[in-house]
Amino acid sequence: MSIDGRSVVHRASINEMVVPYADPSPVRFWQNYFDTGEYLFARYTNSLELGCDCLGEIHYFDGVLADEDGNPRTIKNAICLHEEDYGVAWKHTDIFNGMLETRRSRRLVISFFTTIGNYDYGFYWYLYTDGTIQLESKATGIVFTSAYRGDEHPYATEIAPGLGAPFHQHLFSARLDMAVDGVDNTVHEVDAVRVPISETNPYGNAFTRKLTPLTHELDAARLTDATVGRTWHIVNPSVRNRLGQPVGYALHPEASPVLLADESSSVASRATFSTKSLWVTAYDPAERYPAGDFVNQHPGDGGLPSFIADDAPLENTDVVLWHTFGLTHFPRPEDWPVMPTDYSGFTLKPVGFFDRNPALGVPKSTFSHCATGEGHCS
Ligand SMILES: [Cu+2]
Repeated sequence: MSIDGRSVVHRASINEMVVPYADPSPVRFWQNYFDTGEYLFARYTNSLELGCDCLGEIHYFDGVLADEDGNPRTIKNAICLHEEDYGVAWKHTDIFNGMLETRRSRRLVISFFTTIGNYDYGFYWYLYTDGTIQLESKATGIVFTSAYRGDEHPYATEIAPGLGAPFHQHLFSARLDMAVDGVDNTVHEVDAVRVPISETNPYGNAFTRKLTPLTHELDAARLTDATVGRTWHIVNPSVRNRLGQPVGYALHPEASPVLLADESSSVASRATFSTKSLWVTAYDPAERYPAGDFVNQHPGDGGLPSFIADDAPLENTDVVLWHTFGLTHFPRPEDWPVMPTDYSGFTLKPVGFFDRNPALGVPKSTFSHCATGEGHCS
């Protein structure tokens, strides 16, 4: 993805997801579906229908995949590209002279849907006029069910009379091959920090932020922390904005649990990627799948744990971020008989990448009362 000819991300992809179920009973303990590593979710991509899946001015792209015999298979209307209104981009009313300015936000939406057994997943990339990049995953379809065993079996919700829906997670991995104004980037972990009362902070109101560079792969397997508003900034130390600051983009995670299965479980050794919110690796073209190339055939430690074993240095180099996000799903009665769409994802926001608000140039709305900048007063 690039903005005004400047690169941000060389390649962004959702390249693994696992759905581990929490029911320990003898017939269900093994349930953990790797919807990419086992099922190859792209091959179940839906053909999208105009007016149902996307509204407005649409451009569709066909998808071409390899079938089981290696022959090309075309999926009609596999990817939808359209633009949509996204509310207010920025606004101010001057209380002294009555002038007001409002600009509408728009986003370019690139999306597809895939059906994996009982669930349907949508993947939506949003590109906003203020430089924000967002990935939203949508989960809908039919929840997995079993007989409901009552309160003594605390691993399922009763969603209809006698019908249980086991607790489970939908954990995705996003592989973000970053290229913020070029390939040589550095990642900082950025936390809010309380400052104790002292001579320089006599009233105790101070707070600040702490930037910690992630210098080597083994130290760069991280967890989210909503209590400190943790974000990860990907900066290019050799490109500066007009204030002399390194240009950057910040990864804003959603604070949600990583893998909840026990560390010594079979699924934890196969889906180790999902035990951390973030991994950072030095780019290697052979490292493409966070659970490894053969998800169910390695003895454990496939994928990311083996990628970081050499503890490669990460500063000012071509870095790849692997971000785990997703839903921890305690099904509700409202999820039956078909589940309203549930959302998860992450956001990349510019931090010093631009010299000022990049959405200043967004045209005014055609309704004259939305802006008074050219002499109109309401
Ligand atoms: Cu679910």
